[in-house]
Amino acid sequence: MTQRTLVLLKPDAVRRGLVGEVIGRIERKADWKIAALELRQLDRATLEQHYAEHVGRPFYEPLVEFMLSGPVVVMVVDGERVIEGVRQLAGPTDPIAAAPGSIRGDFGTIVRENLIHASDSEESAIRELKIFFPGLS
Ligand code: D4T
Repeated sequence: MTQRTLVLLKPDAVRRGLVGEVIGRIERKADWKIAALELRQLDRATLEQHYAEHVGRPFYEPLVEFMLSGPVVVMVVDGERVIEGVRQLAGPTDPIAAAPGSIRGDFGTIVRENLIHASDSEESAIRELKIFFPGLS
């Protein structure tokens, strides 16, 4: 089942020079393809849309500030079961709970700075792709 997902490499991943490491893990999965990729400084309006479900939560404002703190890599990845697959590569939200071998488990310590975002369902992927790549067909 070929799918399309949105992946963000968060400002910590870019600052720490982990872009190649993370993209390498995605590229090495058989037949997954990068369909779009850009280093981009996000703005507050984009993040408000992206994190709409978290508005009002105590971690929301620090999360937005963190996501504005430097450029992110925004990318679109296509491939076999890629939505579930990139979530597996990333590991769970809390990097200390994430298994070694996963991106968050190998490189993260705190929840806010957890290196990568990947759409969590087909519905989320459609919604998020429209926010970050409105022109992509
Ligand atoms: P994203 O959306 O970035 O891929 O992360 P997850 O899907 O794994 O987790 P999420 O939507 O629950 O959280 C979004 C984002 O908020 C940060 N966060 C989360 C935080 O700073 N404090 C918290 O308590 C939670 C739950 C981390 C990821």
